[in-house]
Amino acid sequence: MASTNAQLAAVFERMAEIEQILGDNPFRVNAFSKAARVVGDLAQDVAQIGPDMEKLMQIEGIGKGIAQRICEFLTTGKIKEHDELLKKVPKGLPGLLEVPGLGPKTVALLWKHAGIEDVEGLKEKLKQGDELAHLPGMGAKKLENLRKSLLFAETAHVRVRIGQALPVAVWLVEQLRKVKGVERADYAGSLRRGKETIGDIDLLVGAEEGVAEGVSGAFIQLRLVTEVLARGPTKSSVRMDLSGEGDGPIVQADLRIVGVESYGAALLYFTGSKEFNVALRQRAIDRGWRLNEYGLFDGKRMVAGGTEEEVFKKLGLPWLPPEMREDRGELALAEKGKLPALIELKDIRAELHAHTTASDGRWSVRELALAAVERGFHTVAVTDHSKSQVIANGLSEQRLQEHIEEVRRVARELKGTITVLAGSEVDILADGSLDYPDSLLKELDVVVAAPHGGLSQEPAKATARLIRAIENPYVTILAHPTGRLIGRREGLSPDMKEVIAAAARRGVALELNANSWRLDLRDTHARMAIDAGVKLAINTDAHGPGDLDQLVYGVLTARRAGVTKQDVINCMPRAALAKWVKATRGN
Ligand code: DGT
Ligand code: CA
Ligand code: CA
Repeated sequence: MASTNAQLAAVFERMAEIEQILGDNPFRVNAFSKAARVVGDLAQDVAQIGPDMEKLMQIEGIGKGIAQRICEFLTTGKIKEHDELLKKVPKGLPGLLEVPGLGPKTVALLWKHAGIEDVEGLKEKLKQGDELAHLPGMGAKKLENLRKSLLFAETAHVRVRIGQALPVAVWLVEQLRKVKGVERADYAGSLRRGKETIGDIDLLVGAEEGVAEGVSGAFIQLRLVTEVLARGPTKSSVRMDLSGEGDGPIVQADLRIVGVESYGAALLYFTGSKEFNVALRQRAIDRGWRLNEYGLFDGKRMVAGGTEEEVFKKLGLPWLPPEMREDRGELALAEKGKLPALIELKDIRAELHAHTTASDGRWSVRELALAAVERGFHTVAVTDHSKSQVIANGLSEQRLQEHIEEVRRVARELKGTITVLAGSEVDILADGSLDYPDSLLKELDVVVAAPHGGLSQEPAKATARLIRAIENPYVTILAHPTGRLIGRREGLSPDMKEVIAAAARRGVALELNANSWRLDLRDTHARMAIDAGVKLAINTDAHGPGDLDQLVYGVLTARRAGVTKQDVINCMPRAALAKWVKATRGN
């Protein structure tokens, strides 16, 4: 059941919508939608405040009329006026306002002149042909847009992988920063928080006054934009084709333009998460202040707003990394000055899971090693697939023996530059046994054990399977433990607590596979692992040129888990890592 605040906000919202469609009192529309916003954003529970006119009217933004209606709701559980408004329009009508491109005037028109009472009715009419084109202000173009909107609404729940959205967002920000009058530009939302999937791209621009027209104009004309949903002085929304080639995925991108004096407060607000915002706003309220996307206010006076640092500082906090802003205890840590020093991309100095042309990679051992040198790494492990991975050209025992020789040859050649370790990504078979005998695993420097087939196994079997693999004395790293592919394959659901406990006992590292399809361990599991004292390995599972760039997604996910460089073996200095790898084997 939703909170009283949320229920009440929904009632006011509905009242505003119906008034909008009826269209005879714009004042009431504004009053109700404001009430919805204020109540919805209220940190205090209105039910706790109770039906007390005086107290309610003390709330910023609530006047007498709204306070009366809140009292009525708190005493009777409803607002009579709301029920009366509901009787004036068909039940499904307000739902039409959610369709992009449909405003209250058009909804009223569709209802009164075409008998359309809900979204289904509209879809039906659109299927029948262009009958609606005769209505004033409709036209063929608008109808076509409506068809697209409705189709999009059916697929809009699709979230995209961070690997698809982040490069585009970086490019978008570059473009926006070039526009005349733009002083600051960033991406915000879940993308800035480094979430594994993204609902939409939130962009923010801080600009001088009077340039918004030019900024929104440049925005809607960008390559990749397939459709303009809205354009205004403070907010514009478009749809973009992330592939740039007309075959999707399509996501929405929202651009907000604010004055530079509010930029920090807006960046804070639109970065979220919503839960974090609520908690932070409460902190402001506790100090007798008010925090919103325009700034931190003491009455009407702005106390901070230009930068995030400034707002945090006034609230007695250090700047919090966006990846931690999820209201999972980070505010308490920040308060005590105990925020972890999160890992950074530059801290990673080794790749411990990579493939070559010996199995399904696209580069030779030497090319892989040189790519690692190029990135500034001091160590790379060559870990081609094992024999059961037939599709991936997995190595037979004989071929692995020869491959080890080849790796050792390159290792000697590059000794002064980089440590090249001979390894294998050895398959964990369904029963938890490994794809090579111990006598062969013993020959390797690094054994990366990973599940591939049998990924729809039931949880108890999966747990036993992974634990058995961890307990093999030659295993160094358990790679992509669930085998999930985001949005495609769920993978195993083992009892992570048990798997982590087994890794802790054996001193085996758990991989956080950085490939944006995988991000496996996921953030919450990575957190559990480090809390149990288990080391992580952040690897890209590189198969060829460009793949090492996936590292950024692994690092973002690790940061969401509160991981520091001390938790990650890929951050160890060269000699220390060599020693750690040796020590883990044969236990
Ligand atoms: P997404 O797009 O589903 O991946 O997730 P977000 O976090 O990017 O969410 P989005 O795009 O709906 O909104 C962006 C940020 O704006 C969100 O993280 C926090 C802020 N925000 C949006 N709506 C609300 C709200 O109703 N209340 C508060 N406090 N903050 C909000
Ligand atoms: Ca978003
Ligand atoms: Ca958004």
